[in-house]
Amino acid sequence: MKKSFNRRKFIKNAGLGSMAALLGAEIVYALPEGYLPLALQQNQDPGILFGKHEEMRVLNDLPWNIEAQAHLLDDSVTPANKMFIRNNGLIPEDINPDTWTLTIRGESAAQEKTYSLETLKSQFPTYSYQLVLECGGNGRSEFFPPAKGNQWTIGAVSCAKWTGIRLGDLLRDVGVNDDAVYIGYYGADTHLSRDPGKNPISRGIPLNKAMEDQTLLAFAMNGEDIPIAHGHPLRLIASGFPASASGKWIHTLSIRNKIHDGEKMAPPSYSVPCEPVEPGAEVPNEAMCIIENMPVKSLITYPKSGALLRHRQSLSIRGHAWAGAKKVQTVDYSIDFGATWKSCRLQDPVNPFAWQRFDAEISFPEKGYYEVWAKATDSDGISQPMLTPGWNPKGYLNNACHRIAIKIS
Ligand SMILES: Nc1nc2c(c(=O)[nH]1)N[C@H]1C(S)=C(S)[C@@H](COP(=O)(O)O)O[C@H]1N2
Ligand SMILES: [Mo]
Repeated sequence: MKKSFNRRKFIKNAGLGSMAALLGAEIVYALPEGYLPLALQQNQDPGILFGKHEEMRVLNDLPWNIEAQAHLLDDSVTPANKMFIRNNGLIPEDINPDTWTLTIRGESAAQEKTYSLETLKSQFPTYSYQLVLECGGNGRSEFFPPAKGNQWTIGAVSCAKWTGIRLGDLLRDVGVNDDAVYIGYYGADTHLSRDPGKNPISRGIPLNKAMEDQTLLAFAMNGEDIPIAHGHPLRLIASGFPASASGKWIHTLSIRNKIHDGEKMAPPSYSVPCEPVEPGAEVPNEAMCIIENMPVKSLITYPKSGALLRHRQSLSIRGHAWAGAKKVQTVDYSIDFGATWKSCRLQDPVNPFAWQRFDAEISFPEKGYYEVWAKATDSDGISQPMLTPGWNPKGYLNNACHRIAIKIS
């Protein structure tokens, strides 16, 4: 964890716009020349940044990458202050929704067309869905040999309520040629090199994914403007896919007649070996496949790991389970390190691609140290592995069972 970055220097070089993003609030009055707001002066817990909860963990500050912890994700709808941030570049400054436009182009677009935000909001029906966003690298820290990149533990996942228009409605309005296969996105963030000719990331989704009802161009999150760090004023939401497909600060979409060729679209980015490999193997790009749907996974969000209980006290656990484009069919728990399993109660998702609440009432036979493990199984009967699954060079798709420690005295 790189906690000791030069805050003062960073803030001094930052514009007012990014100071507001860091504080999670506008600075109402003009700052005296050279004055650094108090909240950014002290070596405070990074939690104050972006208005995040104080227990959020900063993994990197250039670019900003911040993750949640399991117990912070207990809400059914993830609030903004507990939502992980994953950036590949620098957050755009001076965003003006009044002049923001979205342009659709590409070799498979019937025409090039530009919309203002206002037109998007008024011309197309809007929809709200609770949608899981999980970084493809969530869980990376568990792989051995280690994979480079942000060492996400379990906190790069969220399920907020997103409101926007259907990407499919917009694409039909523009006109999609018969040879179209992919939609690529372009966002307004800046490459770490500050080279305006380079994109930090420009990924995309297959046309069939773009046409799904829950694939949105969102302008609101949890009933408010999307926070700057999460893509204000317009972001793509392609839940079920690695969240890298859900482009933030979108100003252009390209209708492509081939797999989009933007930054971090091609292997090895967001790709895994098409066939399993042994840990540490070198895998040529030709043998890698781009990740589409994320695998089944679950998190115990209550209690927090390390809970202390009295003997004969029963324990209520709860959490969420999700399975990419599929439904979660069952969630089981074990208190004997996976030797035996019992079923949890499991709720239906409020809509496709939302996570599902599970809970269970557990009693323990005697005093001692226990772990509660949770294991979800998807509608195809595929379960989470108990241990870290298939090693891959970039450390994606770790969906191993989550576990919490419990002591009974
Ligand atoms: N424009 C843009 N969109 C982006 C990214 C980015 O760096 N730039 N990061 C992607 C990745 S890798 C993830 S995991 C999600 C994170 O979304 P969040 O920060 O809102 O949680 O945004 C995706 N969209
Ligand atoms: Mo990601």
